[in-house]
Amino acid sequence: MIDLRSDTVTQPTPEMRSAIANATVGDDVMGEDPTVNALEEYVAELLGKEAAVYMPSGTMTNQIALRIHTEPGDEVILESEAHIYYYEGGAPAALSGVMCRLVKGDRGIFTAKDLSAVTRPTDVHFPRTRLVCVENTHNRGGGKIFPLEEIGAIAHFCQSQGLKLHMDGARLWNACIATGISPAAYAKPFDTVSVCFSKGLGAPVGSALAGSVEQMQRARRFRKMLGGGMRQAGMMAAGALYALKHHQERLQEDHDQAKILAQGLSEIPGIVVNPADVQTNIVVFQTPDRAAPELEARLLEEAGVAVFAVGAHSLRAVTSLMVSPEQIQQAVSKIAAVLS
Ligand code: TLP
Repeated sequence: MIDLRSDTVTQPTPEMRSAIANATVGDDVMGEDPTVNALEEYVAELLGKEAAVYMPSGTMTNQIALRIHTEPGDEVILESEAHIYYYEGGAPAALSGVMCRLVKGDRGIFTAKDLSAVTRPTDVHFPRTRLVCVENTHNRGGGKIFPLEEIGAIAHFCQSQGLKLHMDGARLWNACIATGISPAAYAKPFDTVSVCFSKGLGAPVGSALAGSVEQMQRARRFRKMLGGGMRQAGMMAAGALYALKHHQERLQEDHDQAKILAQGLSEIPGIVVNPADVQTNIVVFQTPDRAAPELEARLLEEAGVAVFAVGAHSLRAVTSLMVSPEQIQQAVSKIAAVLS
């Protein structure tokens, strides 16, 4: 099978497995796991924040960010297709009791002007707006990079309104490799930043939330409350540390393969995709004449190519270290054969 469903399917390399096997561990809930501590310090340093907390998933880091910045009844502003809103099981309502107000972006990217259009004055009739979230790169936006300049304008607006700003940076590493902008430069305008190690970086488990010492103490409390306090978590943190040190640069290969894939797909009759839209490792393509869920099933059954339907007529293919350049070429021919 050629697995283009997600970069979450990446498996640890032999070298990463060896780093995991040799990890020094302790009880992390007691703050005694040296590998987790090293990972948290390294992530905080990379993102230019005071502290970071290792957690089991990107969903947990995002949802704990919402929880630490808000109280029940508050409002969070998100892009209309943000992962936090679209794919996290209704957690903003269930875990933080917040209202979500949506801003329609262009493939996930919105502007400070869009934000100001939905921000309401302080009034007893309205919920208290407390937090704005930005997703970089944007998953449902096809891996689109949030321009740093626009982030600056959004942050400026948030400061003027007393709003907190959180980044879902599950794929921030991809944005950094694609633009040459450092993680710290991207993270600077944000109060909190969530990053994942288990996507393109290829670590088996985990994400981190970074912010101020005070915010991270609060985050640690909610992590415990939600059952995310792990004991000898250094076994997993070792994979994340290895990935950060050895797998960041190689993300460019995934981006190059995604471009090649998009180019190939664009030449298949019945598929609509603009290769110029592909900035990182996600390719979202349209099939105007075919239902995407049915096509997803046929591609798997008839061609052994796994992709995800992400809309009625749109599908997603993601490149990662699990897919070789040869497989990308094969995927294009196999998809063309199914559509012919
Ligand atoms: N995204 C997954 C699915 O949930 C859709 C994927 O295959 O892309 N933020 C963003 C932007 C994400 O894309 C994801 C995972 C998460 C957060 C959540 O991470 P996990 O899966 O670790 O909870």
